[in-house]
Amino acid sequence: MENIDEVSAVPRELEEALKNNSLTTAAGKIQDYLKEINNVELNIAVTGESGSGKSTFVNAFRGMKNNEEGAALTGVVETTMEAKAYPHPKYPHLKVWDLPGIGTANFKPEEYLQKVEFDRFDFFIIVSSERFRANDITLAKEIQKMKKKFYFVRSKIDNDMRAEGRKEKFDQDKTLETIRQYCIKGLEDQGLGSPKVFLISSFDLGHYDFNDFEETIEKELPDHKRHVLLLSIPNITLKINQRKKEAFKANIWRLAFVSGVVAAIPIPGLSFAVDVSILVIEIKKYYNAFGLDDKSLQSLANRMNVPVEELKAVLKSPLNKEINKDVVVKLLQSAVLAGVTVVEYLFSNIPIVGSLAAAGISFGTTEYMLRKCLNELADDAHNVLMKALVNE
Ligand SMILES: Nc1nc2c(ncn2[C@@H]2O[C@H](COP(=O)(O)OP(=O)(O)OP(=O)(O)O)[C@@H](O)[C@H]2O)c(=O)[nH]1
Ligand SMILES: [Mg+2]
Repeated sequence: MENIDEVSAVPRELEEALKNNSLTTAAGKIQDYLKEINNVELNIAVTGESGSGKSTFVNAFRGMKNNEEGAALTGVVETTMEAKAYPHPKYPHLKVWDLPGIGTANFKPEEYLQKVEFDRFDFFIIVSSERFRANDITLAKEIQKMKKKFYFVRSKIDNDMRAEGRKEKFDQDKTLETIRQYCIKGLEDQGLGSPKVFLISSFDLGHYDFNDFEETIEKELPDHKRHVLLLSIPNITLKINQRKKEAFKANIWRLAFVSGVVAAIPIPGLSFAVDVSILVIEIKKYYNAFGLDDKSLQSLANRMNVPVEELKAVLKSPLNKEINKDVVVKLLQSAVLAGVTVVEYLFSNIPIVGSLAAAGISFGTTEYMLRKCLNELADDAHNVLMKALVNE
């Protein structure tokens, strides 16, 4: 029997919704919210001087390599003046835009921003493989004027580390800090305050400042956009893995409410109804976001130089084999056999629902199921990452 203390408390938001609305109105609102976070777009613009590594970053951010199909072209001098959108292969709502280079001497930031239709972007990433130059800075100022956000990325850090690593007495952290301070000082000198500069290698996103970078963007995004970013960001550090888990967990009560109460569909052999298709869709989302699919595992294996079989060997959850209605119904049935009824605990505080025993059972069971599957898949992803990291 599941330890009841582990059940997440019913969020105040649900309590409030139920206090002021009928059950169906509350549910409608929650459904609208879920729909919205599934459909919201995130548009990220990547800009900087020619050759700074923009296109390579566009690919890495989407979990792709430069030579893959659908990857942005790299290593060639591009003459195009058009911004080009590259949708994430799994989450097309996330679009990373490769903007034209800003290298020319007569660069006019205002014209440039108009031309690329700046208003469609949620934020800008300004990439430089050396110090930030006059064009980067005038562009940043113009972006600021347009009330948009920008982040500075100092790219190709692996190159610096390799070159510096040849020296005697190499201290990676110190070298990184020197580069960071040098970039920040350059920006300060040109009147940009002291913005953060993230040191990144597109060939090695799991290292250096990528985690910090992702976390910073995440914090500064509005709530409903944060979810898109977290779903689609490559699952390459333990911290990202954990943040993905937290984001999914925060949504479980909503899905349980909709699946159990609103969209309830009877399941043969069970005395209550839940919408299994909602469960299947959500569990598949976990699976994809944690990068447990063959393609993601293979790409992690390549990057970390580990045979993919070694990564697969640590997978424990049966959900890694297949996620479909039958599998989920079986899990549900075994949960019920194991005596999972968390209803009374969950609903003792909410009188309206408390009296609807069947709805309560559905809610409690769906909540339990999603939490269990999320834990299993997040643990598997964690173990895969540990395995890959040990091999470094
Ligand atoms: N070592 C290393 N090389 C990189 C990195 N990012 C990009 N490069 C290399 O730098 C070169 C230029 O990269 P691109 O991504 O094509 O640069 P870009 O800014 O898109 O260039 P343009 O489109 O011509 O403006 C390529 O040879 C890349 O392989 C990195 O993080 N590390
Ligand atoms: Mg390019």
